[in-house]
Amino acid sequence: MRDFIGGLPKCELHLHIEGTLEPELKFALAERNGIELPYASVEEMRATYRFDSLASFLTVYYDGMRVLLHEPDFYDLAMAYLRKAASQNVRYVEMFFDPQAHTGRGVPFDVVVRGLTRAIGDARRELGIRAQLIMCFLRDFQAEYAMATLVQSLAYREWIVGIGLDSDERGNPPAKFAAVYARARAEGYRLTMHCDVDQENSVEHIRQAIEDIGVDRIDHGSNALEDPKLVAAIKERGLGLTVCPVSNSFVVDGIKGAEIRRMLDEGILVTINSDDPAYMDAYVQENLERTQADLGLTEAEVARFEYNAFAIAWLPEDVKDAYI
Ligand code: ES4
Ligand code: ZN
Repeated sequence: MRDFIGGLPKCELHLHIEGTLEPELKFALAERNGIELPYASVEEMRATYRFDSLASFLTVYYDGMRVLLHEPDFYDLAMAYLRKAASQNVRYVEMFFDPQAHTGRGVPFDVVVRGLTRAIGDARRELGIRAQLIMCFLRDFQAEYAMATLVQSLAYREWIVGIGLDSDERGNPPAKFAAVYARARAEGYRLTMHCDVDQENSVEHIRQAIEDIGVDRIDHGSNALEDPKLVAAIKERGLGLTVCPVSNSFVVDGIKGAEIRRMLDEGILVTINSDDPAYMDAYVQENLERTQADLGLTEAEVARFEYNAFAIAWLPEDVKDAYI
């Protein structure tokens, strides 16, 4: 089964590029940029990559970004990830990035986008892997700040395929960003957002995302299964759900296997993804292996995740045909 999964052409749709910062690279970038880290070794740093909730994860995640300052840092980050992904037979990636987590520290938007897109270009030529960027807004900041970032992004429109929403969901419902999403749609961006597992108001947040905002897909979103009307809407509109099993196991109890099983049975376009692989120690191959083992899936069922992923990918149909 490991070889079967290894051989599958794969598509990663829920991947935070800042969440791919491995301790070794963090150390190297800190040294290059003259940043003092409070750890004596990679092992000591890896020991701090521990958390049991979204809040404790986000603290480690934002701290890691301090070493990302210059264009080559973003290039090296994305190139290291794309090499790893290509080694797992990932053919196409839609990569989230958090511009506000960088511009808020004084790193220009331009530096971030140039570094990431230069890596995407080189990886396509050198490794044959294709990638596009999804710009995420930090939902625990004001909607006006997200709107200003959206306007700033328009100069880079050709490099960014869509928008997303991440960070702390608690008290930050989709409706808060309705105007930002309306403007993004008008500018031609594709729309997704996180509806994390087992939040305070998960079902209502998913309802807002689908009915009020009109998203094209949902990141996580497994609580939709609690409301038959949402299940019907997801199927009717062909909305994809980008589920992250190993990430789930860090922030809630288990990978949400029963929910993944039910999504497959319902014919929902569910996909398996890695979220923040450097912190969760599992790239897409390991996420698929874990899901297969826990649920006892057949090869055909595992392959379904990748058919689904290419089906909901934001690529022209004729380009997709080459992958499927
Ligand atoms: C994230 Cl796991 C998770 N949830 C919300 N926002 C995030 N950003 C990066 N990883
Ligand atoms: Zn995520």
